[in-house]
Amino acid sequence: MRVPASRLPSAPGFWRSPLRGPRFTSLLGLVLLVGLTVLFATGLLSYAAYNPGLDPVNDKTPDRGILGFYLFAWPTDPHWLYRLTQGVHVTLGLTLVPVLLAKLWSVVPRLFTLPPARSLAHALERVSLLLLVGGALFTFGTGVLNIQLDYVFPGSFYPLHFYGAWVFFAAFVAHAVLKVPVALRNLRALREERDDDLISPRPDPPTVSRRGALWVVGGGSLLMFATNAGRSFDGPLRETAVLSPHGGPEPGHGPGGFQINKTARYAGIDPAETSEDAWRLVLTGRTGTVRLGRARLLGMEQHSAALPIACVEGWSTSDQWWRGVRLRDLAALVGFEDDPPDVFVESLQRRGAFRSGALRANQVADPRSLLALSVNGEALSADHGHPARIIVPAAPGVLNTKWVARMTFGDR
Ligand SMILES: Nc1nc2c(c(=O)[nH]1)N[C@H]1C(S)=C(S)[C@@H](COP(=O)(O)O)O[C@H]1N2
Ligand SMILES: [Mo]
Repeated sequence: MRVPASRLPSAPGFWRSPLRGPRFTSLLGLVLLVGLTVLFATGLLSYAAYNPGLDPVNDKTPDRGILGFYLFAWPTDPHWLYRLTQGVHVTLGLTLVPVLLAKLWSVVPRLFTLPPARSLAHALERVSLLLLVGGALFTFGTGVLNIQLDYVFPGSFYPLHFYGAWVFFAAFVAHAVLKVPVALRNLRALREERDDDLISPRPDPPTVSRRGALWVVGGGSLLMFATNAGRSFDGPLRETAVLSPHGGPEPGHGPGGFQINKTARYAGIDPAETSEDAWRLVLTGRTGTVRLGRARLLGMEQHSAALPIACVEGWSTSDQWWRGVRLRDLAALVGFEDDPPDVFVESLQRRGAFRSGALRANQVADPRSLLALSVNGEALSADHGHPARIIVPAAPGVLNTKWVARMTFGDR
């Protein structure tokens, strides 16, 4: 059976929407130029904040090589830093989804252009477009899955999203260098070129104007923003984040009434292990090992710090009032009086992601970094990490290990 040439997607007449055209594509492209640049920058910051330099503990990404060039000791000031950078990363990513889809739709006829390559240069350009589109779908896909589906790939998410983002961004930079001048020209021109390959030679009658289509895309973005941004806040604003599941049960009210990521039950914490009699914190350092019960910890000098929990998934809480022992005082107990080193923290948890994490020396040294025993004036609840949890200013939530069992200071 022969298919008429115009019924194949490679035929110019196959694509009938009168909305497609260079201006529509250029406008979406320039929005993405700005948005994706911020998205990439905040993504790199998120990776730096995770202390991947302390591998192989926090991050097992193989062969990072020069792609780790920007890794620096994540600061502890301002204490809301990660709340801001990660809130922007996740909310902006979701807000850009409609723009990205519209942009891909606007150029889809070009995907089917024949012949596949007119020259070597054209062939290279098309391969780079595959990396661009594939990289975009992959990076957005892994990101959305990670925040919506409760870590379908714990652990392996980091290398996937990390390498995907680098491939995507490299192709994106090449694409931007080639296309930004064209896009600016398209938008400045008084009238659209009639012979552009994006303009259908046999357009259907319009059902919506170009302007209307842009409103649909912009409205979609606004909707994504409005239904997600609220999870960076507490109270009624949090309720507006209807498109964002955040893992654990609803926070409720009272001192422990803020978001819980993994419950004690989910993490498999046995209440028998956390009782006053059973639980001992095991500290190891220069001078050997020390074991402390909760009463001994409460007998040490207690300090307070008002700090948020800010999850890599993009949600965060406002400042909570934590109270407990300074990490640097614990370092001093095992031989690091004046020079707190890195610390490796392990929880009682035996399986699952995030049961351990490493903190850098600058984080241990900060006077607001605590092994918290209470929050908002009450002993920690089981779900917030009883008997003791880590809380560090500006650090991603994942480094705020709950149900702490062991802390190893210095070389391991
Ligand atoms: N042992 C352990 N600690 C953990 C986790 C975990 O799964 N196990 N989750 C981490 C993550 S990802 C976050 S965002 C915070 C959440 O703390 P919260 O449940 O008190 O809000 O705890 C961190 N500490
Ligand atoms: Mo998290």
